[in-house]
Amino acid sequence: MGIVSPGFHGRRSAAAPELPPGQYLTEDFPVLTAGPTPRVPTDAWEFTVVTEAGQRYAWSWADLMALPGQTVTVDLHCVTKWSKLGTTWTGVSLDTLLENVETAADYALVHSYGGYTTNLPVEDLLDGQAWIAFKYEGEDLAPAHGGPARLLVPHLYLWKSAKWVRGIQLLNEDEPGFWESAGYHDYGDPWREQRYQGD
Ligand SMILES: Nc1nc2c(c(=O)[nH]1)N[C@H]1C(S)=C(S)[C@@H](COP(=O)(O)O)O[C@H]1N2
Ligand SMILES: [Mo]
Repeated sequence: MGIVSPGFHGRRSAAAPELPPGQYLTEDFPVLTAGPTPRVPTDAWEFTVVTEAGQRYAWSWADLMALPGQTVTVDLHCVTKWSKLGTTWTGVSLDTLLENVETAADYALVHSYGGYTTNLPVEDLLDGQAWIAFKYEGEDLAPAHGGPARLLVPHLYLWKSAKWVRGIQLLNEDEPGFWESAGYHDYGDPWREQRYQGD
């Protein structure tokens, strides 16, 4: 048996306890988009949830604004290795949106205006872990960063936080999204450095 001191291989390094392995700190807020930036006016915006049974739930912008919002401060970790700490967002929790949705599905495929998709387990959307966010640092979310609204799921790599979010498809079987189909990790936990398939 090798000599391994407990704690040495811990999740957080002593040098940068707030940074997942392989990440560096950035102060600015890079824009990472595959393709053009969709412009979605709020009066045309709709967010839908479709269950594994085909049942459809829809929220207009006014519906979203009428729900109780939350303001949270979270760290962002991009798979291209930048991390930005202490970002503040306002949005509606997925706990609130999925509260009255009848489903037993385990998987979610998130769809964006413009065609981007990303997948994650339904349980990662619940328990105060994910929001439909529409304000960043107190201001309306800029189109480049996903405005009018994006998914925010900060405990996973940022590619899971779909910008210009349009809806969530609930599925019994996992289905890979855009980057997951291109070799990125199905789950994408930054603390376990799950960047690519097989990590
Ligand atoms: N619709 C959509 N959402 C997306 C992307 C995209 O290309 N399209 N890129 C993802 C990736 S790889 C990252 S790192 C973050 C970047 O968010 P930002 O541009 O606000 O920094 O958005 C994610 N969400
Ligand atoms: Mo990314």
